Amino acid sequence: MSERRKSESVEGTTRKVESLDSAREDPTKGFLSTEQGVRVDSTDDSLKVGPRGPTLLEDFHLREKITHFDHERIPERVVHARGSGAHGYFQVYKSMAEYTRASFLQDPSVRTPVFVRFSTVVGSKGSADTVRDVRGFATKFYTDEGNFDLVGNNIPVFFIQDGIKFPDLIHSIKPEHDREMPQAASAHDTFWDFASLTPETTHMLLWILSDRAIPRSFRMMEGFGVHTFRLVNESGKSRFVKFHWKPLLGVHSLVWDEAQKIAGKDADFHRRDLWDAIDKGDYPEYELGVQIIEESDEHAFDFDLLDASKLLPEELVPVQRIGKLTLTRNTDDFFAETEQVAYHTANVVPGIDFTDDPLLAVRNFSYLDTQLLRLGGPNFPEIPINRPLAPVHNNNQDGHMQQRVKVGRANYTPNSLGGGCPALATMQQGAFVHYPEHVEGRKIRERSESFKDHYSQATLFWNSQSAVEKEHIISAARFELGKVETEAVRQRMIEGFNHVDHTLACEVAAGVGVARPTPLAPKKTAAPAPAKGKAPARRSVDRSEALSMAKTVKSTIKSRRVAILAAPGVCGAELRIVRAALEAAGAHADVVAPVLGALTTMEGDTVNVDKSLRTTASVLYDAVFVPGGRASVEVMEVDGGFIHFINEAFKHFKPIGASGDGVDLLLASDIQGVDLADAKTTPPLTSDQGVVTTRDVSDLDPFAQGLIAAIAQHRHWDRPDADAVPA
Ligand code: HDE
Repeated sequence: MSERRKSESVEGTTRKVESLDSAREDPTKGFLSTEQGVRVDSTDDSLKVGPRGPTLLEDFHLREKITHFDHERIPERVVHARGSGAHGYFQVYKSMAEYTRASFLQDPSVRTPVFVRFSTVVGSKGSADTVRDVRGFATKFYTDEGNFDLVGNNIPVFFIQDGIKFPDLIHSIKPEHDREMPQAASAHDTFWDFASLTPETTHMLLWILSDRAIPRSFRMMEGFGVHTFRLVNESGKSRFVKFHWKPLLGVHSLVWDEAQKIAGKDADFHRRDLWDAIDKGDYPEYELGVQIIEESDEHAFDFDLLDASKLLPEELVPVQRIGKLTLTRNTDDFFAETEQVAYHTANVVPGIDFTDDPLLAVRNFSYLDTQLLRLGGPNFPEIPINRPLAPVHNNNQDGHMQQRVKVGRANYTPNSLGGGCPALATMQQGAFVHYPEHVEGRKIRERSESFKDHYSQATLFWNSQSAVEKEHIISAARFELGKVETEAVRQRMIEGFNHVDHTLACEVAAGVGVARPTPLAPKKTAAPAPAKGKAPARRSVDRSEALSMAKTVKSTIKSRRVAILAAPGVCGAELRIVRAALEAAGAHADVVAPVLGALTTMEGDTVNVDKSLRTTASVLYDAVFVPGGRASVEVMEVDGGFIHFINEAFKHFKPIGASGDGVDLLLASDIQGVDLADAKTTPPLTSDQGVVTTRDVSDLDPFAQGLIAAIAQHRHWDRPDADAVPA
């Protein structure tokens, strides 16, 4: 580490919190005042001539209040308008000095403050969280050398290869411009028209049709920098790098029917999940992963590292986990923080640099440009959430809302009147020095030959999916194309899928009323021609386990939400014992009853109701538990709402547990194919297809552990009859 960095290293998040503190109001102090600090005696009545007389222009408080209100909205982001943010910190596990001189990646004792904003891409600011879409995962690291923004997504590749096509892509996927419909959905003609005419989208299409596009939680999705960046060390050696975020809770998703229903039941589902988790101390954690590639391996793969529609399979270059991001604090002011935060791919620090990826180059222009309009001028970096911790000195001046007060006469470089300040730094003093990449060539508008294989990695993704994941992709494609009115677009897209996999194309065709395609001749790859004299050692894989979610973390139920269905007369002992076991394992349980208030148990004591059945739904939970108590079960057996709750949880492959008389509610439901017959009469524990039951309540521990194990699995896909359940 250089002297400068040693002397200025920040200790943890404290400084960022302090810097935001200076802008935070203390809500417990002070009188209501105007923006000029003049105290106000009333804010409920305008100034009038007599109680029924005309309102006076002289009422400066009224005019200021209304004018401010009239100007409350700023343009929403062109894309990623809907987002949720949180503060936290990043800590590296061990020094990465061998690879990069970035100071925040040197010292494991340093906590670098971060602000993360998760988002959907397509919908407006008020759209639902659980739509089928890519999720943004943008992280601002407030390092002691300036801000580094890793502006990534939860999908490792992108639709297009050159940024010049971004406006076309976004125009096509946003609501159709003549009718402003549909909101936050890709399932419409213009998007699939564009996609079917743009083969480079194919790989990403497979990802958005997969369950990755309907995450269970922001806390349970991966993040990717997508582009290939560079890491540059102290001696100037550069290597290529791909950035990853790996969630410690694993990668989990919703099912499509559930996602659609949540959009109505709780449009803020992901925002609430993030807020509640942080509020409860279930801090979201992600490990930062890097795939590091020697410059000499630039052409070692069967795709081009500069092509953002491709990923680097982990089997070829493993992901090294080098540090951890922990989100620990919710925002105080959504607008000041989540809305005003301005990420920019060109916000890099010494030791991290760009490659010539043509998508990245355009992003490096676009993000700064878009903030000028959205945040109203060039001084947005002075807004507290955007301010770096590293000191800022320069000769930029004026413009809307300048907040810095520049002292002294010299506002130019070079100067002698200001003693030559601010001075220029050398690399040793921490200056960012661009990597001196050697470039030569002719000016041309052309796509590199090495970018032209649009199907091999789509096929790799398809081949790497489990049988269930493949089924979900097929049904998602049937849904999306099923909403496309123009038959020719549907047919053309089937031809596109045929390049990925013939069975996939035929299955989708059968669901959307168009002709099956004819099988194609085996593929030839369009890998770049090897440089003269070099061996054509292109590395590739046919299958990559890391692309499937099937083998993700399934060992914890931490922060999972369980609904306990109960009515008056519930068996308090069963409820409490199982609830305690679930909570001891880290889950959160809500008692869901016919009405709010408290329930009298069959033992005569009371249990608080957390949610009334009318204000919640099975789709808002990860699992269901039905404790016994004859009277309670009798109420629920004749209430369609409770039966629907069970049916729907079953249909969405969620774990369901029932103890004692609670098993009778399952028998009254329409669950099909599960062997519950024995449960009617015999005592032993039954666990089939994620449905865990016991009649014997003398020792509930094995039952509770069985239910916990079932919840850890997240979903139970082995329910062949789930579709038959009416819910
Ligand atoms: Fe963005 N993108 N993008 N993007 N993007 C924006 O910047 C853009 C791309 C991503 O939470 C905008 O501040 C272009 C890839 C995230 O505030 C805008 C291109 C990836 C966010 C913009 C891309 C992303 C944005 C809109 C193609 C994943 C939200 C408002 C060249 C690696 C950040 C804003 C937040 C936001 C432009 C492609 C991720 C218009 C031109 C690839 C997570 O500047």
